[in-house]
Amino acid sequence: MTQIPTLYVTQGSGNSFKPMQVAAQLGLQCNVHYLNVLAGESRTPEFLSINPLGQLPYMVLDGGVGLGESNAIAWYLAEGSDLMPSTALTRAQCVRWMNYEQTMLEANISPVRFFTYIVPELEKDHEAMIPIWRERGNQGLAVLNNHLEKNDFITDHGYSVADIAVYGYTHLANEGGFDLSQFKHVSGWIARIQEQPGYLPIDQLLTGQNQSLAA
Ligand SMILES: N[C@@H](CCC(=O)N[C@@H](CS)C(=O)NCC(=O)O)C(=O)O
Repeated sequence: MTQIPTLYVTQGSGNSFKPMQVAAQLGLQCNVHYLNVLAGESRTPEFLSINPLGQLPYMVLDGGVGLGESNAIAWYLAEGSDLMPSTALTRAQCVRWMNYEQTMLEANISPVRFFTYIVPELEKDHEAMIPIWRERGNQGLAVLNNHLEKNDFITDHGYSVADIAVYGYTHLANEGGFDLSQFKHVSGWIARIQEQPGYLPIDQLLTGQNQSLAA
């Protein structure tokens, strides 16, 4: 990687976890800048001028080019490393599961966790959606569980950027009231990811302290 990225991230987020885990495991040089979503820092005019969507994570290269979406940023950072499969089919399988993560896992697990665990005072405002998110999230976890019954990792490449992406919110699902013990192949895969060299748990990875990571 020739340009040093700045990663804008927020603490406790499964989405911010993904590019940070890739950067940490590959020992990439980058600047890490924290914003407090709960304090409105992702919606200030200053940050909206950087990312008009006001979402984290967000990456800016030192030439000024920006990139949103956790899975896209993780993909960019993993390019050319052991985390990135080399065959067209396996790369396409990664994209398939990274899209699945966004539509079936993150889309359901993240809001339940947010409104019941991070800001439970807002749970009442979302009580109609919470059982729907839970049901869809459980459907998503069941399909993942079936896949992992026959596969140690998301693709036959072995541990890859797709595992990090799918793991991002899946491993936090219990904080949203999902019962991961029902999904024993997902639980076994979570344990395999946590054994990977250089793996850092989310609270050690997303410290809340702005920092420069050196290569
Ligand atoms: N699809 C996006 C979702 C990003 C997202 O929703 N980020 C949340 C934190 S996990 C956020 O920035 N929320 C603050 C806001 O929208 O102001 C991704 O994967 O990066």
